[in-house]
Amino acid sequence: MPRDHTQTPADMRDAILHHLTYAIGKDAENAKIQDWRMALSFAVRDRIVDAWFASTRASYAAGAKRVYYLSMEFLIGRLLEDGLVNLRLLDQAQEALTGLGQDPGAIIANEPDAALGNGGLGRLAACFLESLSTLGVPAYGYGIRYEHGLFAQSFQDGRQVERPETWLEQPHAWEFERPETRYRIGFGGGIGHAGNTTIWTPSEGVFAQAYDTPIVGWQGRWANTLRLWSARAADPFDLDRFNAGDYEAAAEPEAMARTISRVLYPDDTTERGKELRLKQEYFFTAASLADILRRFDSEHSDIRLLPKKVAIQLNDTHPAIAGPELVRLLHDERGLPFDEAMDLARHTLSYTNHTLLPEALESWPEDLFSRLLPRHLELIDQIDHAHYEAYPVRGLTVHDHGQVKMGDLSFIMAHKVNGVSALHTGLMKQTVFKRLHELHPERIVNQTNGVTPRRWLLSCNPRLAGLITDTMGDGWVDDLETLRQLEPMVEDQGFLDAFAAAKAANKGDLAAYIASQTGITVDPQAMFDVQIKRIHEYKRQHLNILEAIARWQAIKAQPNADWTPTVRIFAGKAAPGYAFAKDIIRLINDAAAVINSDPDTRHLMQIVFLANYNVSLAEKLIPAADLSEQISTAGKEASGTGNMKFALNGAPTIGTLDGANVEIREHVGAENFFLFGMTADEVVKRREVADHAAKAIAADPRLAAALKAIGGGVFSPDEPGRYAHIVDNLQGPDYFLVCSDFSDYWRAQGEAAAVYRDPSRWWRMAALNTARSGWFSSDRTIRGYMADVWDAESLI
Ligand code: F58
Repeated sequence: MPRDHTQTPADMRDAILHHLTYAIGKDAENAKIQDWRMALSFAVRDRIVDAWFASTRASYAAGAKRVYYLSMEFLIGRLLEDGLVNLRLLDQAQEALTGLGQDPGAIIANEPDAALGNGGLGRLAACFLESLSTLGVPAYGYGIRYEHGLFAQSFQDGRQVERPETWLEQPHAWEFERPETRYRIGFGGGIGHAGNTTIWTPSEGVFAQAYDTPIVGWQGRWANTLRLWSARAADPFDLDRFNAGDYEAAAEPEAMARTISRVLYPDDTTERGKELRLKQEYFFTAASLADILRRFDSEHSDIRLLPKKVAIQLNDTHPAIAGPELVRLLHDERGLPFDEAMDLARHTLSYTNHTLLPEALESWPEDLFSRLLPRHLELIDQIDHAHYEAYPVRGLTVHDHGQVKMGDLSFIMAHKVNGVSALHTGLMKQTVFKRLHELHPERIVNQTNGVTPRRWLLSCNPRLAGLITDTMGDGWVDDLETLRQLEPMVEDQGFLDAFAAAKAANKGDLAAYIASQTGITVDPQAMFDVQIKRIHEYKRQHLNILEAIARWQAIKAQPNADWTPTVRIFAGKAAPGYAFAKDIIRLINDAAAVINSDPDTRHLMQIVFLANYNVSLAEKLIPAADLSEQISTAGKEASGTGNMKFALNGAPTIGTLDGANVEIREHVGAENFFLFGMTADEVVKRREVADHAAKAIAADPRLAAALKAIGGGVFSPDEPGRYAHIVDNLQGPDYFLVCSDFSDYWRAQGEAAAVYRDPSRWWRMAALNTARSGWFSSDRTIRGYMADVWDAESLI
């Protein structure tokens, strides 16, 4: 780990003790682990704040354009290690804490994992913030300060159980409350007219209260702000009711208002809890726009400069109400003509699409929309009208058949619309946005996702990062494509041995963690085959477990064949309302219980499902993985970002030609990727084949036998019919084509196992994955947005 030589361990020690005494109010003898953690965090935060102020001043001095990333989710995870790594203070902090008799690892792990997101979309937002700071781009993230992040998951008899997440139970070391920065956000009410102006008078209102977290980039050269909004009652407390003894009623407005920022929406499939969700969306979008315009006004007097000075990125459609809201602010409140307001808004806004799944594309019932946001619905009709005047094509309205379609609204109100991988962007043009794309062929652009190498290699995998730095210096940390310099090293046995040793040590750590969490002893010499992501039918965790069951049966039938000992590792949460996904979890746990206790096979095959997947768990699993499972039905996974993290950490992919897998394979080389399955086009054609699943089952006795075992209750002897519906689904509609891809998946698994048995081939392949994954840095992605979408510049 490169080190900042201006800060010594003694400096760190002094800073920690200072904060322990004066901020926490404890002496070293009585301090508990969270006190040490807070003291260390404050010591680190002080240095981040210096960089933060300098960055803010530099942005104002340059009159620079700012990038605003509006996102319902920021899955930032822990920040302490991130700060220590980016400031290059980790060694000094470790030395200082050890000198104080403390365990640095335990202190870092004591930080709650800020899970303000569901999955890839939220984690991408967090990687982007870090890259924006590393690149020195003046930027803000805007979102919601949920009191409860994504639910905590545990298992009871193999079933997922959800508990509320409580990251704010302890004080959060990184945020600054800004009591002076609050905006009143209205809902409901009616619309009046005075001369040419329209006035919306909401019937309800809440305050959006700002909390700021600095996000520091590599080497502390720049820091940006993550500003999260918390909801507060506009009129907090009814003293008359209180004095009359009606304490519940007195407290009600505050409780109602706070509901808006109470919990992260936990679904990644369908949109439910409609009203609250729409309120959350408008709440944070309106507060963010008000704040952006206030900052703009403090520097500029001509609102026409807005697109030159402000770029607003809509992370999916969740902030899509920004379109009509910005038009409202410019037209209703500032008196610009409607067309000009539209034009300015459009040149300021851009939109990222993250899914083509029809059930995940947001649309709102007209009655709900007009009840909560009556003026916005009127403006949407005007937007529709203006678009029709310019492009008179029928059937292209946002407000259509009693629904308000947020994808189309985002498209129309953005000057650029991007997909998140080359394949996904192409499919956007052919499917959801086909007609709009024909009218606006220059609007859709691709920006393939990326991940920050600071967190996803340097920090989470110090052994491999150390080997790379020893080999080629540390320039890779902010110029990841230089990892290509490692390519010739695959001819050097000493390097490959060191590469394998780093992986082995990481696997040893993971094995110890698995034992501590599950009681299962796994062999670190076995191949660790890892699938970690939200549980969803399209991601096909059930294809993985089906193949594992078939392999177990094959091992039992031929115990002396040339098997590769394998541990299949799963982690991921199912949306609480997604019954099928929860049943997949239970099936994996049930199968694991039977297979892991089989004395004939357990030295060759084990299955582990780790509970409560989150960013911190990903940081343990990814460095220890041998094989990365990216097995979605082609055409369904927009990009994936876990796939990039695994490849970067030297785990080859077994995967379909879906999302960014396609580009990963191009970069690492087809010979270093275990490809299987149908292409997106073949998937569409295969679905047309009558009885496609039955045909696939008839053609593959292994598949038939695995399904029979599940359906016959081999893994649920106390309730043999428990998985009948899963088997029925796979034998019948099988929309996600698990059966049709099974045989080829089996083949690819066999190939991966065979290569793993030949270390000279395997480690070469693994090292080439690392050497050739540099393109998947989120620094590259952000540069792409800067050039193609935002027209923004770096100030460092
Ligand atoms: C993910 N979407 C994509 N949505 O599935 C993944 O392929 C992609 O790599 C990633 O975005 C980043 O582009 C995703 O995570 C959600 O979690 C939504 C949360 C809110 C409800 C709808 C789904």
